[in-house]
Amino acid sequence: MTETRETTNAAFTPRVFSGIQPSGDLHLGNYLGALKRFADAQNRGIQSIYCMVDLHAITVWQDPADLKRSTRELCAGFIASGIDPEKSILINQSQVPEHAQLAWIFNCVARMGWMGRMTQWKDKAGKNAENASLGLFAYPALMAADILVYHATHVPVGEDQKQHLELTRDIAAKFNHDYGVEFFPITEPVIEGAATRVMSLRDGSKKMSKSDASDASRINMTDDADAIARKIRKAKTDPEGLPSEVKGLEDRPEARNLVNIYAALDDRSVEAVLAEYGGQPFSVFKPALADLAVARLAPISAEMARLMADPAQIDRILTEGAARAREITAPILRQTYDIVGMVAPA
Ligand code: AQP
Repeated sequence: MTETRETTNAAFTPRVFSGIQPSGDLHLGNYLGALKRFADAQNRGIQSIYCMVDLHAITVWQDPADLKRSTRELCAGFIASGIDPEKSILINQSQVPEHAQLAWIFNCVARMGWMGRMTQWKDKAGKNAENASLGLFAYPALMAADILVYHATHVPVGEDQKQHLELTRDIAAKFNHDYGVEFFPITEPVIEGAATRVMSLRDGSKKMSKSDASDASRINMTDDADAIARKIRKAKTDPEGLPSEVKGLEDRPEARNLVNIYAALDDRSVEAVLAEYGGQPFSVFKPALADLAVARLAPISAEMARLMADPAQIDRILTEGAARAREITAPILRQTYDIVGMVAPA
């Protein structure tokens, strides 16, 4: 899959892009792996575009009314987590048609074999690949277009998206190589922090996910204080207390997950958390974690509820975001078409 990669990103203005699917309730994994870090990038002054990827969501069936509600709720989640729609560009993917237009070009650049090797495709299509949608198979080409239609140089994501980001780099490199240009940047994934992979509260070997059948496996951003405390109290652990050093968490995925969550929520290192709680039983650590999670999430969910009371305002924010986004995407698509050899309108 490796192509010559001569493009350096020095020629490109630093720009951040990332997206989240409006396909269900936001959870703590989305917050710590993505949303919280988006606000950090924005506040460092890097131009940032954040996207509700509704075209990705419909690669599996979505009830139309739920999709609309989830898209607006996700927009509220972005804003409540600190994304300022004036500083960043906040968009709904389907309102910026250049994403889908560039995706078609990338469908013709990417190879079937690349797509077939994607872990997410294998997990989601499972043994029933014949009945999966073509969109689910082509998902990573659309994701590459989402990123590259902005010439984005950096993409903050959780660990689970690493393979798709590698494919984005391969698509950019193959396009540049095939057409003899240095047009698309080779985007850097930004996967950092204590919680790049938040695990299920019921099974430390599975990532926390909105499609998990068990609601007890995840903390939803809209859970109230009682639900958060109950889920953390019932979270799977082992009989030992917390170790004083990180190596004591080896082979203890559930304990490690809870400590990682604490560290990420409190902006502390895992070492600092263990320095405080090492030697303590879970009967002490879990209530402390529940209090911290409630303190961090309650203001966000209250702000989401406030914003959701005025859906027309959310729609206006997305309309304005799309207009600003298209100032970037339309020229990049036009140049791409020109490189590929399409005749421009007279
Ligand atoms: N468990 C997680 N830990 C850390 N980061 C996570 N992300 C998702 N789950 C975790 C990050 O959240 C961003 C948006 O993800 P998404 O909702 O668009 O898609 P996803 O990764 O497929 O999320 P889910 O919950 O796992 O959805 P389903 O169940 O539909 O597959 C990404 O940056 C992702 O890394």
